[in-house]
Amino acid sequence: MRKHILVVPGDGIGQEVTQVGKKVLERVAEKFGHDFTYDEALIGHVAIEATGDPLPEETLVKMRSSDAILFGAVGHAKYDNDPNAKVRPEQGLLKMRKELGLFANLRPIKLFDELLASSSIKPEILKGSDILFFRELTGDVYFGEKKRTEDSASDLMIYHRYEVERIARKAFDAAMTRGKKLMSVDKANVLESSRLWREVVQEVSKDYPEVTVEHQFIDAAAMLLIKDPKRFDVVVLGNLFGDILTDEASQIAGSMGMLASASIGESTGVYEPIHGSAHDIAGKNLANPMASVLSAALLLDISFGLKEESEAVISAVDAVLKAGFRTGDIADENTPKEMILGTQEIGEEILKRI
Ligand code: GGG
Repeated sequence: MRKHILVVPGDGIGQEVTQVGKKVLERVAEKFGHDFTYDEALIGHVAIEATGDPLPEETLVKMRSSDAILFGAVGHAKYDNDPNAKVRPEQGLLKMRKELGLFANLRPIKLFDELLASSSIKPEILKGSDILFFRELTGDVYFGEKKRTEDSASDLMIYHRYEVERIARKAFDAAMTRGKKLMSVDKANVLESSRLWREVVQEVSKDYPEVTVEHQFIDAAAMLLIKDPKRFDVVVLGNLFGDILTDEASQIAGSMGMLASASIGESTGVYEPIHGSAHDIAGKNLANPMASVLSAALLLDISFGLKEESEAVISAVDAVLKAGFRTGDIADENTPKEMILGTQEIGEEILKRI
């Protein structure tokens, strides 16, 4: 298969982990006889430094003409301490999602058995958890009108019927291929936008009579996720609630460093770890690259339909964990020091097993 992949590492640890993800794609191409070509582009803080723009036009052009995008992370601590900065790395990420029509962000919570014992949640509660989040990605407070006066600030939380309907359909389609269970998360007891959300999900559910639908408020869902993760199968929720709840869910998988995501919609799919740029550990060979590697696996499966290749990547991660290798974020007090590896080294262990 001939495919062109755009690699967009972005900021901080995005640079290191994405290089490992790319090596995995190269290894897959070599082993399975595919012809993958690559280009690279700037986004986020590195793009601001180089061009003044967090999403330069050149990057967008390259994104539109590629078959899939392997993405890293955006962000820089310098902007966190400067709330009045007019140009911010995250603007690049949001603009990319809007420009490419990436309205559905799939976040599978894949729990590797080897990490069960080191979780802060009891293994008997965790074992068997398997969740697929559908986070809506181009609406909500992230894109609603923003206003600022000296003494007040507002971000409009807005959803349109079509936006809820299209993400709901994607989630119901996925539910049909899994446990035929769907949880929709909102705050319909308080928010008007959530009342529309719930109404539309109910309407869409009529086309999927085999799927059992459960509605939960975001606060209750946050509690249930830790108390009873097996209750969750396919979950559909808005942009803000999805951002927060999936970070919480990363603790089921052991670490943010383990969670991959796929952003899909109207054009080229974007595959990226759910974690950010983690500037505190950037450039130190400390980051866990598994989220990027598992994002590459999602890319192979979803954008290219290469299921066997995707499985080979996931199995390699599993084998590395079974062999006892860890990065710092997934190590515990029982992990021998020599088994805690850096970004590059654990990447090499994964490559050896593909
Ligand atoms: N790889 C994910 C990433 O870069 N996250 C940083 C960020 O700004 N996230 C906000 C969001 O995902 O909406």
